Amino acid sequence: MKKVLENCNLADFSFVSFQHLNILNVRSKQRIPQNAKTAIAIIFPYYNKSAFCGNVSAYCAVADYHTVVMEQLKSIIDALQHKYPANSFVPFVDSSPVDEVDMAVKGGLGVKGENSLLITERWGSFVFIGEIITDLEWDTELHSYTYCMGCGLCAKKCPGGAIGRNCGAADTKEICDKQKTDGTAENCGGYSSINRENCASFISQKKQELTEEQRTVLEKAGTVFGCDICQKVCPHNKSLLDGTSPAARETNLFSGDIFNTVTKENVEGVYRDRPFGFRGLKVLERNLEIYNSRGR
Ligand code: B12
Ligand code: SF4
Ligand code: SF4
Repeated sequence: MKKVLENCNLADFSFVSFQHLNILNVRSKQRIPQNAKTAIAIIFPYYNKSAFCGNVSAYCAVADYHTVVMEQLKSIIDALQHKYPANSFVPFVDSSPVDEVDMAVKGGLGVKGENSLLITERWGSFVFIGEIITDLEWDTELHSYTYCMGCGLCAKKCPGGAIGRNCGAADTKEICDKQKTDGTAENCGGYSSINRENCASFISQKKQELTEEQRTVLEKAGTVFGCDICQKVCPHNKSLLDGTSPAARETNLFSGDIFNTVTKENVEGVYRDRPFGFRGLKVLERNLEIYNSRGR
C-alpha cells in the first residue's frame, strides 16, 4: 500500500488505526466501510501567494478543495483497488465522519494549534486534509498528541474572541487546563476549542439572520467569506507567509485558478463554481454588504 501511495506524488500521508479515530455524529457516517480497519490520512498543501490578496480567505480563493481533493482521492483508490481487489476503499474530505485534525495529529502529520487547526512543519496550517477509510488491516503507529508553541496570538487577535482560553465558556481556563493535563474535559475538542457562533468563518457561512454581535465580528474580520486571521498571525506560518520558506515557492494542486476578490458586479457570475458558493448568492450578497459598509 505504501508503494502505491508513494507513486501518487502526495505531499505527505500516514496510516491511522480506525479504532483510534474520533468519529463525528454526521450523516456521512453511513459511508464508512464495514469492518473498517485503517484510515489513510493525506494532506494537501494549498499555500499560494496570490490567494491572500483579495477579500475572501485563502481557501476560498483557490479551486474548490472538495472537488480537487475528492478527484485525487478517487484516483488513488483506483490504484489501490487494482492491487487489493477484495477490499473496500472509501474517500472522505471535510464532510467526513472523521475529526480530520485529530486523525492527522495522531498520524504524526503535524501538531494541533491552539486555533484548533493542524499545523505541519513544511506547509504550516495551509493544508487541507482528506482520508481513505479501508477494511484492509495495515501497520499503524499512534503518535502522541503534540501541540503548537502556544504563543496565544491567535486567541488575542481573533475578531470574535472565539478561540480557546477566550472562547466564551464560563470556566474556559479551567476547561483548557484540564484538557491539557489529562485530556478529559467535556465540551472541548482537545487543547483548545472554537466557539463557532463567534467565529467569522462560521458566521460568513450562516444562512440565518446574524445577530448584531455577529455582524460586528464579520465587519472586524474584513472578509466576504472565511477567515484567515488565526493562521496569518501564527508564528508557525511566518516563513511561509513572508516567502522565506522554500515551501512558499512550491507549486501544488491549488496553484492555478485563483479568484480572490468578490464584488457586486462579479458575484453572480462566479459563486457557483467556487468553494464559497455552497451557501448561495443571498449569503454572499449579505456578507459583501457588511464588508462594503466597514468604517462607514
Ligand atoms: C465544522 C468545521 C468548521 C466549523 C467549526 C470549526 C471548529 N474548529 O470547531 C467552522 C465553520 C467555524 C470552520 C472554520 C474553519 N475551517 Co473547518 N472544518 C469543520 C469540520 C467539517 C469539522 C470540525 C469538527 O467538528 N471537529 C470535531 C470537533 C470535536 O473538534 P473541535 O473543533 O475542537 O470542536 C469542539 C469545540 O468547537 C467545542 N465547542 C463547540 N461550541 C462551543 C462553544 C463553547 C462556548 C465552547 C467552550 C466550546 C465549544 O465543542 C466541540 C466538540 O468537542 C472539519 C472537517 C472534519 N471532518 O474534521 C473542517 C476543517 C477542520 N476546517 C478546515 C478549515 C481550512 C477551516 C478554516 C481555516 C477555513 C477558513 N479559512 O475560514 C476555518 C478555521 C477556523 C478555526 N480556527 O477552526 C480544515 C482544517 C485544515 C487544517 N490545517 O487543520 C478542515 C480539516 C477541513 C479539511 N478537510 O481540510 N470549520
Ligand atoms: S477563523 Fe477568524 S474568527 Fe474564526 S477562530 Fe480564526 S481568527 Fe477567530
Ligand atoms: S498563534 Fe499559532 S502558535 Fe500561537 S497559540 Fe495560536 S496556533 Fe499556537
